[in-house]
Amino acid sequence: MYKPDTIYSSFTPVVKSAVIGYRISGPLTLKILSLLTRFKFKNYPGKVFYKSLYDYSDKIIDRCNIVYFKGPKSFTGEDVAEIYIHGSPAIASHLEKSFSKINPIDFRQAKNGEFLYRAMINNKVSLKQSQAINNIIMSENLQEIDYSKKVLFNGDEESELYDLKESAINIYSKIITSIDFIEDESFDLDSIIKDIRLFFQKIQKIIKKNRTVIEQNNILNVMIIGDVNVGKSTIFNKIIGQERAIVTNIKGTTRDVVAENLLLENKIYRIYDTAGYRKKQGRIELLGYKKALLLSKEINHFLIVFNDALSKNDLNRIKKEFNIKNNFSLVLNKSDTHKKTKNNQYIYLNKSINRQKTIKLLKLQNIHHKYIKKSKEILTVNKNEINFLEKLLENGEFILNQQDLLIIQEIFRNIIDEFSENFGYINNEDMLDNVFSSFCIGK
Ligand SMILES: Nc1nc2c(ncn2[C@@H]2O[C@H](COP(=O)(O)OP(=O)(O)OP(=O)(O)O)[C@@H](O)[C@H]2O)c(=O)[nH]1
Ligand SMILES: [Mg+2]
Repeated sequence: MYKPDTIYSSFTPVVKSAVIGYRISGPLTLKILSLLTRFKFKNYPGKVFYKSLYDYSDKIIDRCNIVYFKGPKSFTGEDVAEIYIHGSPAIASHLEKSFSKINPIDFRQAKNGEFLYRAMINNKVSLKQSQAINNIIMSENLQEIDYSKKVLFNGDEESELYDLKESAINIYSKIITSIDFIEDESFDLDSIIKDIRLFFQKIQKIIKKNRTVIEQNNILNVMIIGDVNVGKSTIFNKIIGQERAIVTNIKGTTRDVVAENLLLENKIYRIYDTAGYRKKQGRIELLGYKKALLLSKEINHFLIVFNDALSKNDLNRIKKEFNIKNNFSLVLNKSDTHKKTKNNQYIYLNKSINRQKTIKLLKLQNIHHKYIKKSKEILTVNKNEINFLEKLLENGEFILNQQDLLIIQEIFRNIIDEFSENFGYINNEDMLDNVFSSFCIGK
């Protein structure tokens, strides 16, 4: 199943940026480094060198930092190199072309999650810890991230699945030892059934407790609404820090709801830009507007944007349409184009105010604090593991109604197998492929 060939992959997105990283892992690492740099890294593990990279025709690909890690003291446990080229997709493509000329049989592009897979095969991390790394990257739920960090840094025992697996093994051993005495008068099926009942009750408790923590959604939903052309998309782009929504001086530019997540000082926001309101809306514009209205149920806070003072009638119409109570801020935008009306209830913005100041003026941090109470509960299993436990629970009813110890034994054997498959004692290639294929490329 596991052939120690040498693999490579970018570990950053290959887009115009400050730096693009490539990782190599496997027995040919040193040879490849020497081909590319004409330098012997062998005696310098863990040291960063600024070197030229040459292609197959001696042309310089780039001059950049390179570091070599000697296995087993590396991420994968094998010889590993990391190359940090300038953030140019053209240079990245030049480098990859040189890689492909080396020896496509022994040196190939890595599959998703293959570095981590090798780390697991070489006992650098457990399966659970590999999954934890993936969860840390993928999850947006801070509690889930905290849980994954604990498993990653402190080990599998941090998960309550670990205790459950131990209980399952204990029960199974008890069944096995009892089977020989099944004919005896002293044989006590009730005691085994009692253990099994406690086991499933514990699963139920874990599911309930963790579900509650996960459902305490810690994302603050903020929707930007207001008339057409008042600068909603300009504010949206400013807050999220990228030119995501199209901005023009044409009324009705935004026709759909556009949403982006934003992480600010360890708090997660989902910011929504919407189609503007005007009396005569185009068909698509109206559809977009209606979509925003439909979504409004999920919104914690609204930023109502306008350019001139907002009339009471208009405010009431907006509040009614979006079903807004006190969860809104009044944002007077384009404050550069007219004399400042002095209304303490307004937040005055204009497009030349920088991002940090805009976020501060909008008081996003306070708003987060107002709606999202940080849960003191911590997760002891994550969302996937809850799903796994729910499936196990389906066996519960059936097994508790069984009188035949052999059937009970068989079911428990399956339960232990399920734990193993989900918990890291697997040697089934398809299963592993399945787990790791969902991981990031280069990871
Ligand atoms: N002077 C001035 N112009 C601004 C300001 N903010 C936005 N604009 C301009 O106003 C126009 C409309 O901006 P958008 O951000 O597209 O407005 P919108 O509310 O999203 O518009 P719709 O999507 O059509 O509803 C653009 O030409 C912006 O450059 C500002 O603070 N001052
Ligand atoms: Mg817009």
